[in-house]
Amino acid sequence: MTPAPYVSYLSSMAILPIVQLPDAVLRQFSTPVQQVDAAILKLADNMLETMYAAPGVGLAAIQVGVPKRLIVLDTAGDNEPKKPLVVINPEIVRLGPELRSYEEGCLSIPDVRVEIERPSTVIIRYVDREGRQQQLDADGLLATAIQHEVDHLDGKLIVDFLTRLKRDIVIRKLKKISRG
Ligand code: GNR
Ligand code: NI
Repeated sequence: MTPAPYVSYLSSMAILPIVQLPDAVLRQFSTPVQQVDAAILKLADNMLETMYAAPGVGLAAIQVGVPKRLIVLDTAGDNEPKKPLVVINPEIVRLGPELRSYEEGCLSIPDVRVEIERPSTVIIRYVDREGRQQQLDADGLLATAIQHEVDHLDGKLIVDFLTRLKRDIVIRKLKKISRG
């Protein structure tokens, strides 16, 4: 049974249930957002609330079961002010030449960490919450998180960077957990 989202009566924001492996929904390709309307903005706010509650530094709409090209991010440190970022229809314009290795986690794959080497900088174009086209140059954790989230939009997960043997071990373990 899918749990009902927790809705706060004070803010009208909601913490949504996060889809986890082995749910095949995570393998879906997400399609572009056609219009930045009230429903999309509400979804984005609920995704931010869900991400902060988890806590996580990024969340793709498919992780709450919605196959649209929408991601939210906040890589600000614990002692810094929040920096919520709503990114609609992201396109990677350029990946930098240098690589950085980072041990990534995913809210859809509990207790799994995968060391992944990705370009350390990325330039994206996207639509913001006002419906305006934006460009963003990212480095550090933000660059890593953006690439992780764009992978989600294409149905790609961090376990896909493992060898087949290691991936099969992880997936078998998660299937066993989901059986209870
Ligand atoms: O919270 C998250 N942390 C993280 C750490 C390293 C690289 C990527 C991430 S994203 C992840 C949240 C998540 O699963 N987003 O899809
Ligand atoms: Ni993830």
